[in-house]
Amino acid sequence: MESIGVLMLCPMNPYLEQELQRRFNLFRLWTVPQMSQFLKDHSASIRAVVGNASAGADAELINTLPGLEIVSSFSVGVDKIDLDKCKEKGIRVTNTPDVLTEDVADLAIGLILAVLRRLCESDRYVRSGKWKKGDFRLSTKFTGKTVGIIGLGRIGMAVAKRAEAFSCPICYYSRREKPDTKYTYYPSVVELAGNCQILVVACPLTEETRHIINREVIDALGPKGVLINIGRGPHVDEPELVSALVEGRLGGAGLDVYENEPQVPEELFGLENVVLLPHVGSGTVETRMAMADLVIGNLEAHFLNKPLLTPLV
Ligand code: 8YV
Repeated sequence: MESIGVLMLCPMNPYLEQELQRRFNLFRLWTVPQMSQFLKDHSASIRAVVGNASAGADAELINTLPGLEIVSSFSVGVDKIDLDKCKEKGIRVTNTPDVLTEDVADLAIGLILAVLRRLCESDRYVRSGKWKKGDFRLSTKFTGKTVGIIGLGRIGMAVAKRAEAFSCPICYYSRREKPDTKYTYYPSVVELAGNCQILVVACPLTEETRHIINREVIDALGPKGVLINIGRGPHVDEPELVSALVEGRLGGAGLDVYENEPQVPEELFGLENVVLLPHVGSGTVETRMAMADLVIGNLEAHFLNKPLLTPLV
């Protein structure tokens, strides 16, 4: 397979890069000095693209690669890939489901605890020496709070399972009610937000779910409510979230994702009821390696004419 051209769109993981390099003719897009010359020289030989949550294959890239057969994404989310275009052109698409579910769900619970129990703030309190002058203020209990989940897919279910262990009643919103769960279903996000204390965004980003967290939803969640986003930044109308937090109309937020990563609204930096993470939901050594193995396994299966491991298109 050494002659097969594989285009990696951005640096993602050293192990993945090394294994792709060993097996294929790997091109690293971020090292290309002149794009037009690169495409002139190599576009015909590139048969696979490897992208991730921040860089996918859009229509423009797909159109410049006439030999493209497969897009293998180092992510479960495929919102950066033009899936319709891939379908139209017969280009296969794979992602990395399942292997990252547990880590992302663990992080959602971590964010909930960090916001409610003010973990980051109390860590700063100790480090700054303030403890010597008096005890840290009281925080908010997690056990027993109602958790609302937007999107009861693999990750949403894993969050629900964990929250159940904290004796939390679980409710959810999804396009359709799931017949095989005992959790309470709300047919609208506003209703869900009005009936829970912690709202977790765990659905894929699509045209329907863009800005699914808007002012109305934030107001329904209210000054005691907490928003947790482990989905995608554009699920949230960010200026609305920022103003609600600044004005105290929302109780708190735990965010792993943002509308324009790595840009994070600076107004959030001074707020103690907000915990900000740099998009690390799947960011453990173990999971990133499993994701890399899936990317490689899908490419090998494709080029050996075997069934793909995790096909989407
Ligand atoms: C990654 C993700 O952060 O799987 C997803 O959809 O957002 C993440 O796992 C990313 O793709 C790693 O580069």
